[in-house]
Amino acid sequence: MPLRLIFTAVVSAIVALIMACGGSSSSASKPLSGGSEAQTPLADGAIATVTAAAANVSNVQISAKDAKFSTDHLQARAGRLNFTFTNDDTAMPHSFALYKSKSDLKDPLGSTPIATGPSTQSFTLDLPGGDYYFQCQVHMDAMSGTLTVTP
Ligand SMILES: [Cu+2]
Repeated sequence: MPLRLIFTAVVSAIVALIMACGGSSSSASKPLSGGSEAQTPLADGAIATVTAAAANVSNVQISAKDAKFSTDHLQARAGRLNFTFTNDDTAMPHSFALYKSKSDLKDPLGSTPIATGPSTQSFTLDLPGGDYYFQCQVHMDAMSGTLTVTP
């Protein structure tokens, strides 16, 4: 019991000290005249939106070794996806490029730069549900697969 009393006394002393410090510093920094800063609700809303989007990123990971991808079938949930590609082939160039379909290889929806291993690159995409095609831009068909995004 005496120990608990001492503890309570110490805590009260610390609280009193903090309150004293806070009180003096806040009164010193307060402006003398009543100038107030306007807070726009619009700015608050924008900040909240950015935070919510950043929290909803799913990670998709794939790697390459011996001129092969670690998998030929990736899966993810629709939304913001962060693709991370690791090239484990020393001195061999690879990339991870994602396309809407195999029949449309003009422009990837997103891709890592072609780089020799060992290296790790990533990119972020917002994807709706559907099937997608991925391949290495150096080895094409020989290094390819599908990504299934569930809505
Ligand atoms: Cu390759």
